[in-house]
Amino acid sequence: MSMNDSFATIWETLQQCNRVAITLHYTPDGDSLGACTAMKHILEQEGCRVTLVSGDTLGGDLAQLPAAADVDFAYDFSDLHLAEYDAIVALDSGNIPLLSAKQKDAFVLPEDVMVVNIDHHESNPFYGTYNYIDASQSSTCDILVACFQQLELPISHAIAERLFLGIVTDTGLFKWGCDLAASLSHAGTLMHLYPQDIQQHVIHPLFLQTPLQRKRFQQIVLRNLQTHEATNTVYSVITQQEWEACGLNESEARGAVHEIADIAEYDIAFTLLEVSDGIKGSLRCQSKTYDVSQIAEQLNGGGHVAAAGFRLQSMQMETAIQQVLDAIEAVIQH
Ligand SMILES: [Mn+2]
Repeated sequence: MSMNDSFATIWETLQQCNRVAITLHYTPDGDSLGACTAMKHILEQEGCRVTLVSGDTLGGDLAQLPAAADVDFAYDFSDLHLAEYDAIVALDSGNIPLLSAKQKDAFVLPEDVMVVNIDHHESNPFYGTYNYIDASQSSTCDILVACFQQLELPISHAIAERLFLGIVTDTGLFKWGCDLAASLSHAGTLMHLYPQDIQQHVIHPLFLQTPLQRKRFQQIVLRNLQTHEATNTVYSVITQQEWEACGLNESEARGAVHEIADIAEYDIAFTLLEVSDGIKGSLRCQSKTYDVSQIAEQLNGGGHVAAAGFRLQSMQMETAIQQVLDAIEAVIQH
């Protein structure tokens, strides 16, 4: 059984580093952006030089946030000479391929560099030299709040905004999450410190404004809706042409599943998104009647009870739909 290192051990180690490399994970979300940029700021407060890159672009809603300006999008993690760094900090990245948008499964970490792995994904195989994996937390930013609080590190407004971003996006504005009480408590602590900054730089742009192109995309997702009564499943398939025509990138289009996950009459929802190198699937079971991570695992993916994802090779869409329905059937009949 793999064991977590203590926050104190991890922090002592990081404090001795002069140069640290961090990357957003492939198809970055708000928790990835929030955790990586908060870690960058906290390390910089210690005088550490941090290189934070992303080989993948952010969705438009995240790209407009101040935190996005902390990231160098010109480099993929695999472009960096990682052996030259004192440490790599992997955040919100359940496996190593997620660290390189360019190389994905072909990406390997250099053997001689220290890796700090902090994450909340159950499936994380403790690939770091130092690890802190807590699947009971709703977001990686929840773990970082607990860590920074325990170590009594100074939380600037920039750090508070970034941590709040990860918590609020991974919980869907406190609608879901493994430990909502902890998330609300962490968010409350941050909000108490900098209410104006968080309201203005996170909540307003993310939750009180929707670009027209997003509304157009929602229209397509609902228009393409299908139901499968035998598995109590609702799904929508979106072609690359359809999501690109809305001016969205892959990360943004991935949010499609949120548009159908709340349909009351169905337990399970999934979307299949045609992407350049295959098909990206997202699964939801908001009632938690079934564990969708088990369904995703059958399709070589992974995730949480209520939310999971997978990636299929290029194939006929009808074949892909049947594979997913078969996987759902296999799990719900257990
Ligand atoms: Mn996360």
